[in-house]
Amino acid sequence: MDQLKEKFIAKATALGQEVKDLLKDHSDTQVDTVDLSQIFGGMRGIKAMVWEPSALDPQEGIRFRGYSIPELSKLLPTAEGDDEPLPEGLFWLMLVGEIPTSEEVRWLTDQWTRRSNVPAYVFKTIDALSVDAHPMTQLSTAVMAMQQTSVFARRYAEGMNRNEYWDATYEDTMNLIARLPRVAAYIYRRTYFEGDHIAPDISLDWAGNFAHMLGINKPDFRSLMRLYLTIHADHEGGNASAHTTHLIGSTLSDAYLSLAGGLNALAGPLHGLANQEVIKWVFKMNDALGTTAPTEKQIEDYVKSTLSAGKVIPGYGHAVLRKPDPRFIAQMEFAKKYTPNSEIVETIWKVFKVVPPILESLGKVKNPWPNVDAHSGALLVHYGMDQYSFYTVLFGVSRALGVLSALCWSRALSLPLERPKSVTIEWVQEFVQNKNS
Ligand code: CMX
Repeated sequence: MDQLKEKFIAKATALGQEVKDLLKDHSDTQVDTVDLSQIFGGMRGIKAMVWEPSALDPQEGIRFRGYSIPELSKLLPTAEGDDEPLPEGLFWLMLVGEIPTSEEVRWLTDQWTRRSNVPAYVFKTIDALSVDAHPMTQLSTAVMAMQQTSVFARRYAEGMNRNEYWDATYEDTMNLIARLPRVAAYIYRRTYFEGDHIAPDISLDWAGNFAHMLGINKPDFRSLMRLYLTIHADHEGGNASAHTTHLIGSTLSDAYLSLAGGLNALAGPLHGLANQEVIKWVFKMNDALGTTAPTEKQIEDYVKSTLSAGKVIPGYGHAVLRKPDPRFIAQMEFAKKYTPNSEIVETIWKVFKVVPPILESLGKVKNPWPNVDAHSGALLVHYGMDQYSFYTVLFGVSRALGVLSALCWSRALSLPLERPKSVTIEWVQEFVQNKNS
C-alpha cells in the first residue's frame, strides 16, 4: 500500500470510530432549524452534510483543514525557485489533514506523472465533438469517456467487499487527477491552436507541466498555475460543483461519473462559468467605450447599464461570503508582485473600487464584494490566454482536487445515499395554516 493511502486509511478508520461513538450518544441532537425561506431559497445555510477537506466562514473565507490561504502560502511546499504553493501539497493536506514535507510532495508529483497516461480513445472522443463545443462540454465528455477505466466500477462488478470501496475510490481519484491536465491541455490546443499539441514534460510538477502543455512557457505563468490550481480546489461541500459530486457519489457512482456531474454544475454562469463572464463583460465594455483603459466613471456608467438591462455583474456576490473573497485577494497579491502595470489588471482593480457601492445601493445584494472569478481572467489575459471560454476548465481541473478527496472520505466513512425530503407547495400552505390555526 502506498504511503498516502496508508496514512489516509489510518486517519479514516480512527475518525470513523469517533463518528460512530458520537452518533451512539447524540444522534438525536438538534443542530439547526429550517425556515420556510430556506426551503424556497436554495437551501442556503442548512447544515445537512459533512465535508472534511475545507470549511467556509462568511467573514474569513475558506480554510483548508483549518489553514487560511495566506497561511498555506507560507506552509505548503513549492517548486524549486518558486514562491507559489504546489497543488500537490494542498491535495495531501485535504486528504489526510497534514501539511506534507517537500519529499512527500515530490512523491505525489511522481505518482501523478506515472498515472497520467490518457487512453487514446479519450482523445478520439473529444475529437468527435465540434471544435465549437464549449470547452467545459469537452471536459465533462472526456471525463465520462475515461469512466470505462474506473477501478471502482470494475471491482464493484466483480463483487467488491464494501470495506474496500474507499481503496478503489482512492485509486480512481489518483488516476483521474493525474490525467486531467493532459486532457484539459488537449482541449485547449485543439480548440484554439488547430490541434497543435504539446507533449508533456515529465520533469515538471503537476501544475508546471499543465502550463507547459497549454503552450504558455513563461516561468511566471507556471507560478500562476500553481497558485490558481491551489486556491480553486475546494470551497466546502455545499457549493454546486462539490455538492453535485457528493450527491452522485452517494449512489456509488464512481469518481469519473461523480466528477463529470460536478463539472457540469461548475459550468453554470452563477458558479464557475462566471470567470469567463467577467472577462467577456470587460471586453464588451472596452469595445463599447473604444478603450482598453476605461476610467472609473466610465466603468460606473457601464455597471449601471448592465444592471438596468436585467443582468448580474459577474464576479461579484456570493451565497455564503460576506467579505472580499480571500481567493480574489490572493490573486491581487500575485498581480502586484508579478504583473505591475498590466492594463487589464488595472481595469479589474478599478471595477473592484466601483462595483461594491453600486451593488450595496441596490439594497438587496447580500454580498457586494468580489468573488474568486472577478480576478482570475485578467491574469490569464495578461499572460496571453485571452480565450475566455476555456477559463472554467482551469477551475474544473483544480476543483477535482477537493471534491475527489472528499469522495474518498465519503467512501471511507461509508456515508449513505443522499436523499433529502422535498415537499409540495400545497403541503407548505397546509402546514403553515395548521401551525397558525
Ligand atoms: N449583480 C447583480 N445582482 C446581484 C449580484 C450581482 N453580482 N449578486 C446578487 N445579486 C442579486 C440577486 O440576483 C438577487 O436578486 P433578486 O432578489 O432580484 O433575485 C439579490 O441580489 C439577492 O441575492 P443574494 O442573496 O445576494 O445572492 P445569492 O446567494 O442568491 O446568489 C450569486 C449568489 C453568486 C449567484 C450571485 O451573487 C450572483 O449572481 N453573482 C454573479 C455571478 C457570479 O459571480 N457567480 C460566481 C460565484 C462564485 C463561484 O461559484 O464561482
